[in-house]
Amino acid sequence: MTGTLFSPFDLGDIALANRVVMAPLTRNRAGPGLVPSLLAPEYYAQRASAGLIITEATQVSPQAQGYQNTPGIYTPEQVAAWRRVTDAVHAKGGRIFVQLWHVGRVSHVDLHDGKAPVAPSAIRPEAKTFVNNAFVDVSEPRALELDEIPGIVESFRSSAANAIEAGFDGVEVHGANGYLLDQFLRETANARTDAYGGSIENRARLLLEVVAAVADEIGAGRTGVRLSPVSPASGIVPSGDEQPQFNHVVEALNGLGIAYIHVVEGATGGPRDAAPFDYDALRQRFGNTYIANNGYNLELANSRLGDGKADLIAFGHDFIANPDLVERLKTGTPLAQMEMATIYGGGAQGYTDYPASIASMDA
Ligand code: 8OZ
Repeated sequence: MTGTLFSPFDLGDIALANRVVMAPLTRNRAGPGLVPSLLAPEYYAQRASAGLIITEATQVSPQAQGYQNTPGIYTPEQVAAWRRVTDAVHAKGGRIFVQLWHVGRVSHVDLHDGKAPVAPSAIRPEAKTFVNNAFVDVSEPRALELDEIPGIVESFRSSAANAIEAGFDGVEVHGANGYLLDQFLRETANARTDAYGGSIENRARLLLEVVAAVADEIGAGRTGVRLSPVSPASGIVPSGDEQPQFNHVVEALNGLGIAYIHVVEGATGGPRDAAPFDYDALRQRFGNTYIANNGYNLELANSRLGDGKADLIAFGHDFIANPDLVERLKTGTPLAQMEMATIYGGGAQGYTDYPASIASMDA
């Protein structure tokens, strides 16, 4: 189904007003108990004219945390706070999925009472995290025991159930950007010799078990997955088998009948041509919705939609300073630039105080 960025789209059972997706954006403003910020309902409601909002990455358990002040969805208080967010977005006619996240080895002992972060194998990436108000090297991880794996799957399943209780329209499993599920996919991060390491099939096993559990819990039509085949984010080192690895993953995801795959094309945050990769091979292997992301502007978005290479386009950074991004793209209103200093952490400044444009108020 081709169309323009501003034509409606049916994402499974969920009707979207347009093809613009707000990509997940980490903002580090969660309060005590890792409850989403009191300002989060306003922040997301300001951006509800997106066809679909995907929330900031959200922990499925305490062990899943890797940065300070990122929210969770595993306590009743967190679920209640997310309910205020989904109510605010729905009141504006928007749709919203929560992105479920386990950071794996991208974490620090100070977030875990001195205990090591968990990973497929005890391989520390060249990566930084943000704790105690500073960027620091991630801690040395420990390999997950085989008998701990069902607990990881269960934390995604129970968080998906919580997401529905909180009023979300669906769930996106974070399989991208060098976090736990992506770590399992990579030979350079996963040296396991059990059923979760070694072959392409074994390295994909945890991601597929997690997605199957989430889909079983809330319905495949409400389940999506984010992937970043060639992104070096969070210290991912290429192994050269990305194409067959991700072709296999997407074929298996297609077999699960989930609503969408959301693909970070190139390196997260750019450049788009980080490494040669055939994204169309993924598109061809997946029968449902393909969301394309990374470095898109109006022209590139409409050209990819027009060519049938994508169904929806996700915009990340542009949504930070442009709550009315859809209207600005539609009216050709110049985009505001985000302030770097207020992306991560803090309060309303750089969060809820970016104004909508005059043009969009008239629209
Ligand atoms: C920026 C800072 C911290 C985390 C991702 C969840 O890249 C993130 C993230 C981005 O997916």
